[in-house]
Amino acid sequence: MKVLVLGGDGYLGWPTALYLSRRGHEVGVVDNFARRQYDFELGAESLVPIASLQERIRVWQAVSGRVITPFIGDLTDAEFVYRVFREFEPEAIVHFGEQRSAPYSMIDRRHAVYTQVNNVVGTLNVLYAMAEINPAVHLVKLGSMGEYGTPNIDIEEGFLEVTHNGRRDVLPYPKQPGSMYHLSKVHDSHNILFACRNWGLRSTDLNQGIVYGQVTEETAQDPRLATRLDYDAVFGTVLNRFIIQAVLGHPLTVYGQGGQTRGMLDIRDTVRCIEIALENPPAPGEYRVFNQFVEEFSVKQLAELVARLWPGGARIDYLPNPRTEADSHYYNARHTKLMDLGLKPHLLSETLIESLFEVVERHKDRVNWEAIRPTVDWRRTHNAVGQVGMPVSRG
Ligand code: NAD
Ligand code: USQ
Repeated sequence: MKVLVLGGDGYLGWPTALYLSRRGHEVGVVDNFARRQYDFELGAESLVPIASLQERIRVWQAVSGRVITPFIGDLTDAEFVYRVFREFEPEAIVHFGEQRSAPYSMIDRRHAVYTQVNNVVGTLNVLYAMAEINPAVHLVKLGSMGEYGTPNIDIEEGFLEVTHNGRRDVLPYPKQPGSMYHLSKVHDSHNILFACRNWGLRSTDLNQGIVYGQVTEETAQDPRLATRLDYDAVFGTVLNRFIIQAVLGHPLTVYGQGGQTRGMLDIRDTVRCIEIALENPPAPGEYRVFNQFVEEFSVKQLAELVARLWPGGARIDYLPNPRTEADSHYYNARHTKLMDLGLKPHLLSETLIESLFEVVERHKDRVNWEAIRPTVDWRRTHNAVGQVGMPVSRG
């Protein structure tokens, strides 16, 4: 299959591109390097050094004999998107190419506007290009479990059967997300559903939980194929951060009492879930939603697990929660569709955490300690975060 991976230079996009390439698909990657620019803006880099996209692609060709075609440009630039679609002629698109940090989107008005314009306009350009150039293309779009928020009822996979005044319907599940970033994903979901119904496009919206881990079979083949590992309070995600904090001897930063429960998955399951979605495409006009996570954990459980496994133990600090989120809540989210299609998940294991301890040990001298403590307060509309200019979306 010809697969275009949007955001193919990122944490998940790069390992996915390698995974698909190794399985014989013809892969193109699109990226504007916005993620590398946020690093400059925030003064924190990936803990594991990452090669340039050009070098990554060269090394992959040397290691595997397979070609990955790069397209450097911005998804908010419609002309660029149309040009890439015409040149590469994808049969499927995997869309990771968005600003994905909730704290980044909550820094101030500019960062919120940037996030929503970047994500919503980028996805709209993709939908219009599909409709005008080849409506048969399958769009696999990365959404987020956080789109649902934490309702006091079970979370279904995308849709909810509702009985109202004696009539029944199956409607999009109500969304109550907790950040401007997560809202951008909700807006995307609505736009994709509309495009499928209106133009007969086909799409899988993957409501993914929080990903952990850094190594896949493909990235392990050469250090220059490594994907990024973020530890800072803006882009680092919770379990990766706790593992890094333990190795550094920094207290584990639990926000509030750590009662927030989230769906999680291993990076090796992310790439496999994408493959499963691609191998089982929806019908023309179909918009379907898979909840893409494997296990649920509270933040406190994760901190206690890491503290127990790190030799000598780690201190856990309970910090005032900088986010507006329920500290203790009901959480029961359905996630059976990917399993039904054959996902054999990696469960969170002590071995995996211990192997990440080793990765972190090798690179711990690269840490900027100032970037670890949370600095974005959800209750403020202006946070003094970031050092230099931010990337601009064209709209
Ligand atoms: P990432 O920031 O590492 O990668 C995203 C990539 O997209 C970056 O390389 C960035 O430069 C690129 N990009 C952003 N805007 C672009 C634009 N306008 N044009 C071209 N390229 C652009 O993020 P990630 O962690 O790999 O996440 C990928 C996707 O998966 C995101 O959509 C995210 O919301 C979703 N997701 C991630 C996680 C997680 O835990 N990392 C969990 C659930 C969902
Ligand atoms: N948290 C802490 N301490 C920390 C970091 C986070 O207690 O040091 C808590 C947060 O308060 C939150 C939870 O851990 O309750 C998760 O935070 P996170 O930063 O790991 O994840 P989140 O902001 O939800 O975003 C990440 C990705 C995003 C993706 C989302 C999936 O950055 O792209 O969409 O996970 S989900 O959470 O299912 O929406």
